[in-house]
Amino acid sequence: MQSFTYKEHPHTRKNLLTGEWILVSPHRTKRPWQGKQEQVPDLNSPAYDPACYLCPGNKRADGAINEQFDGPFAFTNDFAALLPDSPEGSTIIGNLLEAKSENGICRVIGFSPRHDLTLPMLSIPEIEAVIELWCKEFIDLSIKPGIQYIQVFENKGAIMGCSNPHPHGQIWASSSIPVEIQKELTQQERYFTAHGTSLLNDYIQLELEHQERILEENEHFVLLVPFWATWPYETMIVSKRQVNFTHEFSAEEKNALARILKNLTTRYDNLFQVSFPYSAGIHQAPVQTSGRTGWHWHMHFYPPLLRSATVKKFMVGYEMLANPQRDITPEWAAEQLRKMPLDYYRTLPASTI
Ligand code: H2U
Ligand code: ZN
Repeated sequence: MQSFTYKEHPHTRKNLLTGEWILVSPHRTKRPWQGKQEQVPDLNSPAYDPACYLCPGNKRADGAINEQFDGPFAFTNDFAALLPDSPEGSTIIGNLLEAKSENGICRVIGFSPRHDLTLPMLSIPEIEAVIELWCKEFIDLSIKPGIQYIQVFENKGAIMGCSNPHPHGQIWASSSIPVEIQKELTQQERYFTAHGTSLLNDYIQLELEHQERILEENEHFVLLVPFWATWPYETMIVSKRQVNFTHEFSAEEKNALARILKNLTTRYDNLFQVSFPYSAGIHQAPVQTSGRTGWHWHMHFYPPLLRSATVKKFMVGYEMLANPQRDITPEWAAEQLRKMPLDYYRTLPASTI
């Protein structure tokens, strides 16, 4: 009987941030694929699209006209999932079924006036401007009455349900703490109480020692494939300094974050030579948090692609009914992303309209 090695044999891994487990099946990577092939996104977006609701000067669904902005910009979502003035209250049906009212604000963030650029194509100062806008929006939303949590995120690519190639993200501010955040709060608080240090601080120290899943680090951030990654090329950016909120970062730290964001999204696009789809988001502490608790700033990237630009991982079957599962190991995925060049794989569109 061979002895167990997590590089070869089926096993489960614990997600330190949620306390949940993932099934890893490294022996299964040679499975043939005759399933669905996705469309590769069109590369030839125009710099300005008269039909786009995010391009400067164009009309949005509510009739508002976008300004002739020359940097990132924000507006309230015309089809917001959360509304600021929904009545307070709750209902219990038959002592069993519960419903609670939820208030909030949804914002849309355009990353650039240019329709044809994505994050890896922006310059460092342009990405820094996006980070500054994330901070400003967060601060403005956090002082609105009743807001408890603010999720900054980007849904990129039609495969992720993104409605428009114009580079953009969203911010949803809610009157309750969402479930993923509740799980991460519990795990991080428990660790902090037991050890007096942050879970992610100790985790990145361990990863930096082993160097198996690290893609890169700079003075202020670490980029890695987490040990418990569920999506094939899932990654996480973790700040070296334990902070609750993005606006706590110094100008130098924001510059380092812009550089690591550009490098990560370049690695992603270079991997399959395509505009790489993902859902990404910043996990900041709940709004009321002050001082040092267990929370540690980090950002998740969840890309759906598996083996090529056209083969997507499906979270179905066993994953929906029992346990998330992956074939390629996080270590192998990290190796592929680590060896990607940091020069963009194709000539970028001209920088002016
Ligand atoms: P996606 O990131 O999923 O593409 O969402 C873009 C958001 O833009 C979406 O939530 C909003 C949609 O409600 N939107 C507007 O606010 N105004 C518009 O004119 C069209 C789309
Ligand atoms: Zn546009």
